[in-house]
Amino acid sequence: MQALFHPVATLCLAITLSKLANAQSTLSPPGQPARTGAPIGTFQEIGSSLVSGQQLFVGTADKVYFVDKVEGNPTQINGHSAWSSEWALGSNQQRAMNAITNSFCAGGSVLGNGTWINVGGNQGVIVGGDVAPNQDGGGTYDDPDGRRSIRLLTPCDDGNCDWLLSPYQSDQRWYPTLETLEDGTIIILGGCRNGGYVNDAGQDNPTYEFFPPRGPSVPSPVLQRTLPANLYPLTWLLPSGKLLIQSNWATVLLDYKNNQETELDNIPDAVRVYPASAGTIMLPLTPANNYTATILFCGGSNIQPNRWTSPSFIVPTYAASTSCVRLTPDNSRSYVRDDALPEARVMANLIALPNGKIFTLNGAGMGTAGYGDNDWAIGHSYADDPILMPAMYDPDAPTGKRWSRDGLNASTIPRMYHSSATLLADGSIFVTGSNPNPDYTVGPNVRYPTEYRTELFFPSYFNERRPEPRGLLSQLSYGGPSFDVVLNSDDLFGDIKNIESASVVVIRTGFSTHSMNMGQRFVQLQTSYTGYQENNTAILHVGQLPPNPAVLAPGPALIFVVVNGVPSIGQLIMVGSGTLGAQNTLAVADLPSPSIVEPQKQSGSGSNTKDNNSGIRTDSASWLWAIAMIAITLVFGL
Ligand SMILES: *[C@@H]1O[C@H](CO)[C@@H](O)[C@H](O)[C@H]1NC(C)=O
Ligand SMILES: *[C@@H]1O[C@H](CO)[C@@H](O)[C@H](O)[C@H]1NC(C)=O
Ligand SMILES: *[C@@H]1O[C@H](CO)[C@@H](O)[C@H](O)[C@H]1NC(C)=O
Ligand SMILES: *[C@@H]1O[C@H](CO)[C@@H](O)[C@H](O)[C@H]1NC(C)=O
Ligand SMILES: *[C@@H]1O[C@H](CO)[C@@H](O)[C@H](O)[C@H]1NC(C)=O
Ligand SMILES: [Cu+2]
Repeated sequence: MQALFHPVATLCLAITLSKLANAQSTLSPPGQPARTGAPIGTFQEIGSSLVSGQQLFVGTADKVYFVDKVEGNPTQINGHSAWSSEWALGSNQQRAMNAITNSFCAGGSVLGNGTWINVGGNQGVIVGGDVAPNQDGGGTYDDPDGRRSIRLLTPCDDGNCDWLLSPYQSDQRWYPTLETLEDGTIIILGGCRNGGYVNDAGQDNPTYEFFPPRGPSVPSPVLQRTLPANLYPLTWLLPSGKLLIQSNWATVLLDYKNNQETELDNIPDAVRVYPASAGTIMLPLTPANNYTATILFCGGSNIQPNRWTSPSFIVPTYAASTSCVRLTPDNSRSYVRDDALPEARVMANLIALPNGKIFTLNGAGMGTAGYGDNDWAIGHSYADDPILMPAMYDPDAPTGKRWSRDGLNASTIPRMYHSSATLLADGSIFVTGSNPNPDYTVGPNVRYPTEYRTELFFPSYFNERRPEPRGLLSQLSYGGPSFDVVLNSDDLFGDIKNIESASVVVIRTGFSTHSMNMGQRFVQLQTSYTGYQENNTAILHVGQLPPNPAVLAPGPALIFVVVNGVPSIGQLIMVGSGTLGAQNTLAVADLPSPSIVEPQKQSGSGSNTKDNNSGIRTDSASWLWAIAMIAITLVFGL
């Protein structure tokens, strides 16, 4: 029976997939890393950047984009110092780009159609970072006022793209946070008008707005009441469609559709926003946690609101916090203490690896983000005691065992204020920046210079033979038909049992700046499998994204297949329609029950599955499906 009816189902599946293929074409299988023999568990310098990596994002699988503040970078463009650039990973070539206005401490995110925006910044400056007399450009740096700028970049692989200024302007925002929403538009929150170490009432902009614009800025009570540490408010779109906002000690849920804030508990132990700058991340959204968001906050500084501007407060002598806390804001208003960091740290970057672990790097043990001319500053730095040693956090390990340093080696380059880091498609981590200085500052006696040296970190899996899955799609929908991915014996490391723990994950690497990776998100797709013992090959049956764009907003992302903890090379796909606007959600297809088919016996009739139940369910599901497909075929005349 099975033998008779499976081909019908398969034929229908083929027709269905070929119809879908217009939008969701099949990707050619990813290959192996271009870098071979990488020193596992270590940082390796790969060159010097053209501008300092204050802001950083992966635009295509091959291109990483830098955005800096205006300063005297020796690299020139249009007759003045550049403050943006592109790094081509394959060729290791770079080019200067034109960010047009002063992007100092701007925010960034990607729209649902694949265009990145970079919003806000500082006024135009002259050498030394002082405000320029002419805010329309000209002068040494030729940098018009960037506080209201919305800069757009559609990444490219041909070296021909550059920043464009949107004709729309935002409200004045220095240190705004951006987050992409369910319709692929972006919310822009907070910031100040003139800059400084912390915010103050005279220049606060405690409001939010959208791009594309939806009218005037909307006041935000939580930003209004959290001075002075309310810059770069920590913000995540939750699967509920609400936004979590963490600012100074306060936490709220913002229902941005109805402009309503609900208070949650204050965050314990430490301030996590800039300039206390904890490491933060949304933990993986998985079928196992039913796509429930938990946010992790690690480190920061327990500075009290009245202390930030106190003349007796010598910032770089004040120890950072070791505290890690978790919040599951759609389910609970209360934080839960998590395993403490191996040592106190501010300005850590927390990076989601495809294997589900969180790589933690950069930052310092003393002080905070920020810089100034104070005689107690280290040069200009408000932080000291760089932490060169990374750490790995396992969200699924039992309490008390989540942090580890097994197999990790230290960097030699301090990554202080204005450092950044991001996951790359090949699974390595790109690390750059560090510049706690008002202008380009280098020299033998500069403790924390304007840093151009750029490194890659190679996680344990880097040199393993990578899975080369066949059948991944170039675009994912919210719900809709599942698809099949084939893994051969090599992809399964020669052991069919490895299919049981294989996963497919979609990662948005986000926009890295100020120890945040705005928009960074890890979503594991629903999967099932059919393994064939006789030839050690398997099919992963892969569900589309959950039928809820708040789980992963539309736009570009990387897709990985992970076998035995080893990820395939990530491939750039489009999540959702690839256009701005309400996204279609479709019914979720049932996946066949997992099974490993034992070799056919000479005398036997048909294959045996190990799991009696799954065999039965697969059979009846196939029957029903075949009949349904025939009916659809008749009605719609494929
Ligand atoms: C994406 O949308 C923005 C806003 O409408 C637009 O400026 C940009 O050109 C679009 N990008 C693409 C690739 O269509
Ligand atoms: C999983 O989440 C969905 C959507 O929020 C909800 O409807 C469902 O009841 C949840 N399932 C479980 C087992 O918690
Ligand atoms: C990394 O550290 C280990 C000890 O933890 C050491 O044995 C190894 O030589 C180091 N590797 C490099 C490349 O420094
Ligand atoms: C492995 O065996 C299964 C079951 O006979 C078959 O469907 C599949 O095509 C085979 N795969 C390869 C790569 O030979
Ligand atoms: C399959 O069913 C038989 C008979 O009911 C039972 O003895 C056997 O243990 C079952 N096998 C599995 C893998 O569940
Ligand atoms: Cu900054």
